[in-house]
Amino acid sequence: MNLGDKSVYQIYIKSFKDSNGDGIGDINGITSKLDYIKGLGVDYIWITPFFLSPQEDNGYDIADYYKVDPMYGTMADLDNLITSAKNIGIELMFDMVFNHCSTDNVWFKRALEGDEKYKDYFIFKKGKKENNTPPTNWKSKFGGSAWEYVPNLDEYYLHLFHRTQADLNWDNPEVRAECANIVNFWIKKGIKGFRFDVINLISKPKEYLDDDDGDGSRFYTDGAKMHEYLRELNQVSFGKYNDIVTVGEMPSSDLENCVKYSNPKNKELSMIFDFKHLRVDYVPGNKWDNQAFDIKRLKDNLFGWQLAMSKAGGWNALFWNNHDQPRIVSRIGNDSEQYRVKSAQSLATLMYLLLGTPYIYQGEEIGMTNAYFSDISHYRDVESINVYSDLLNEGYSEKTTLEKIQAHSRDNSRTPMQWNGEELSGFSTTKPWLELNNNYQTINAEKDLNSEDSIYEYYHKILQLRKDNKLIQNGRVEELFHNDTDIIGYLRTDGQQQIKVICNLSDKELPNEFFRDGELLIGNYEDSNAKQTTIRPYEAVVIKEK
Ligand code: ISL
Ligand code: CA
Repeated sequence: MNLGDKSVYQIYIKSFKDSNGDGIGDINGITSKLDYIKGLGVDYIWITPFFLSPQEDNGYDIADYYKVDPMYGTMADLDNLITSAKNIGIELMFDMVFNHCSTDNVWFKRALEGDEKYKDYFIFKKGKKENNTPPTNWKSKFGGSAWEYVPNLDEYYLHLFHRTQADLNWDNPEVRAECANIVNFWIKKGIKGFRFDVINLISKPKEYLDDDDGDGSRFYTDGAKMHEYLRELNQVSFGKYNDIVTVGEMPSSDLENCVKYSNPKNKELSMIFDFKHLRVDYVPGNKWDNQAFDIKRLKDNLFGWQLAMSKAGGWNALFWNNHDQPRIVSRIGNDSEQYRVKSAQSLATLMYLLLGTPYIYQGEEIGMTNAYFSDISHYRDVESINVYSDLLNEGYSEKTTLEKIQAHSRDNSRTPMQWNGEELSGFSTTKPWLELNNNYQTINAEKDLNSEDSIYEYYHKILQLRKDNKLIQNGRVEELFHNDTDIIGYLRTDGQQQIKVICNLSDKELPNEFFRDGELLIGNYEDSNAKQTTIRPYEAVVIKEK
């Protein structure tokens, strides 16, 4: 399947559209907006988990992989969405959270009762002999220890995330079979896409040792059996079909593994999410330690990865945003009144004409921004709330701590989708589960679609350009002007023809030393052209050179 002309729209279901007035987005809300999504020109909709869940981590804590959580609707609603999407040429991509499940899952409940079969679905270990402290000093990504003690078993269980998200034991063939059954169940329901959540954490070490200079992640990231387990899952489920797209979320992975995960010859996954290009506005290794955006680091990370992956036959998801990341236009663009639209368009041009498959996250197509909530009480994300108290305990002032949360909280991308300027922005008819961004009267889909300079329309043109251009779908990427600190430029070339992409990521008007002649394919200024003498603030120009 040609992944170069496909694109995906990611929906964070809880915040997309509420159809029944309970303040929570739902399945019928998505169905009601299919035409809006279709208008962008995407081929898939990735929907974040809507399965039965106690919502400790907004659905990434699954209690039953086969059931639709009533807060999102019914299986009939889902069947209706699947059919309605297919009728307009859109396939669905479901989110498979297989590194862990909710402690409300019947598997874990049976384990707690001491059922040996189900205890082996998880990672239970005795505490340290000397003082029954946790088996290792590993840290949970949501703060605190990665182990939770169960008194009646006198054992700890591993949870790399929240303590209600118990890690599954993938060394147990029964667990692997359970996961394959889940994928096959949804394939039978007509699902043609799967996103695998933190899938490169599933292969745990034989021995559980303390990590003397880290949080333990080096012991379980890209573990020894990763490729064996992914190839097995491929063979017994989605790999039996030639029309199912899969993507693995691979936090903190490396090039060698990501090529293996995504090179079609390996029969593992279709593509991967890597995050290195987003490590450009914080101190590496500590996302809460803000630092000024470093364009050089962006160029090194983005093109270093692009070139190496394409040379080795790997395949990337192309993305700036998702439900865990702050909004890119606030992060490295410019969310001021003057430049928000242009910088959103320039960033889209930079990312979505590269080699890979674009993933557009709800709201980025209308330039939604970070929330900048004025107090921690407005935040809902378990990670942000835990980190807020950790940072205060580390001695940071309330002001500095809030600034850190405002900059990097996952809630920045989870505020309700802004549909129009009416009360509650057309998201719901009642107070939403998470407050709206207070700029919804000026930034919303209705306003953008009716504006002269619509970001949504610009995204549509970019995706159309991909569909129309083999060079963009599969041409080689060659970076240009590497040392320039305002402009990011690259070629898409097959050795004969070439398309030049020039993006100004600054608010400066610069002399045009970047292109001369050719056919303008797209530009984000009304009068962008191939012969212009300057590059304007946040201007993007794409030229097919003679
Ligand atoms: O946002 C992050 C914290 O910096 C990421 O590291 C994120 O936690 C990581 O990429 C894993 O994310 C996925 O698994 C989590 C879930 O909370 C996220 O929403 C999901 O995208 C646990 O399931
Ligand atoms: Ca609802």
